[in-house]
Amino acid sequence: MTSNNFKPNPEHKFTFGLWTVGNRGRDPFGDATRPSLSPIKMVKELSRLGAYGVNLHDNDLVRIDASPEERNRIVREFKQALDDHGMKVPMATTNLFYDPVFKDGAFTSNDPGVRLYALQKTMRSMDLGAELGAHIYVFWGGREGAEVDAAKDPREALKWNREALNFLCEYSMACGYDYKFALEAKPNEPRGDIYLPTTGAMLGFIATLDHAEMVGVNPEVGHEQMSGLNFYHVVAQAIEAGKLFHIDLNDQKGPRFDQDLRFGSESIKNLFFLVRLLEESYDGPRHFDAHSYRSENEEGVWEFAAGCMRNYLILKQKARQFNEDAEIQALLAEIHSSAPEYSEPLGAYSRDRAEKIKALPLDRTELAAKKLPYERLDQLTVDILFGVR
Ligand code: GCO
Ligand code: MN
Ligand code: MN
Repeated sequence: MTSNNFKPNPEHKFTFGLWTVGNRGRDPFGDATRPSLSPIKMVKELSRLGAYGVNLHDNDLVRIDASPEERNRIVREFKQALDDHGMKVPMATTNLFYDPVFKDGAFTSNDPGVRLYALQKTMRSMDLGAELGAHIYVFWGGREGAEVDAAKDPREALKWNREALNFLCEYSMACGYDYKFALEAKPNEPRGDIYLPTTGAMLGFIATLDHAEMVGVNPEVGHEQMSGLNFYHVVAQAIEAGKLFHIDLNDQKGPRFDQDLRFGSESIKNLFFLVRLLEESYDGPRHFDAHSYRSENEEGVWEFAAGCMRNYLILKQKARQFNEDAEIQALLAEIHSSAPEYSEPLGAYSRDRAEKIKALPLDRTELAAKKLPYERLDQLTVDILFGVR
């Protein structure tokens, strides 16, 4: 198989945040290791590599202190670059974490002035996203959390967060923006604890919003893995709930700090099942929220970006192979088979149905004796992933 089989093109809908390929290798212990790249250069290079688009925070494009004239000039030039290179901006978001004003939260700051500033900044950023053609708006509340629980009641924080989102849903509709909101969870970092730490928690919260139908989730591989969760299961639940509005693809080596590694560089089996699932039941952008190792220069950044897309396409090809493998399909048929009298769907409750189930001659020893060839099935999966089948 030649590498040409895994060549990305815009139909694959691969996107990157400007902050991802633009990451300069800073970490809490060390300064930047590579120079900054202009948004226009990133658009050009990503388009050359076969990406579909870029996503951005307001301040990835327009610095926080820009004058209205400067803002308009930057946006005009950026739109020109998007046109020149056939690139889209499907998602936009707000930076509500970098500036010191957000040191104790944005929508959940104890200070109502800060909460209003966060709302103002988000509305302006939504205007910018809409101008660039975005239809998905991500909310990642990186500073919405606490170290000192004595200082803030989490119930209050949730209430403020809900009020802000309800307000912004109305704003989006009133402006005719047609946004879908996608809430992104993370358990910690930069806060000691972030509120709504998992995608499951977000799904529970969304059900309490005034316009729950316009709000879904943006799960990120590494964020759920930081909590030791199975990302494939997380995304499956979001899809089953009709709430997978966006996805942040990257990788992570187990529960530790947020690594944002190249997609598919660590959790190969879990991401294989993820890609198989996405290919079956998700048609939104495949967004990479990751960055290159700090040890790389610019050339390495493009290697990194190409590697994310390549690994996705390799896993997609492996998913096809898995689905077409006769032995695997025969094993699955065997695993899913059962006595015909027990195979009809459970159906809705009725007194009659309950009585019938209570009277069934179910033999638990017989049920327990069923052979489950999971060792063979898993080894065949691993053989496919190792490339020996
Ligand atoms: C992180 C987050 C962010 C968000 C981004 C978009 O851990 O830093 O994943 O990269 O995804 O701010 O909202
Ligand atoms: Mn992350
Ligand atoms: Mn993310």
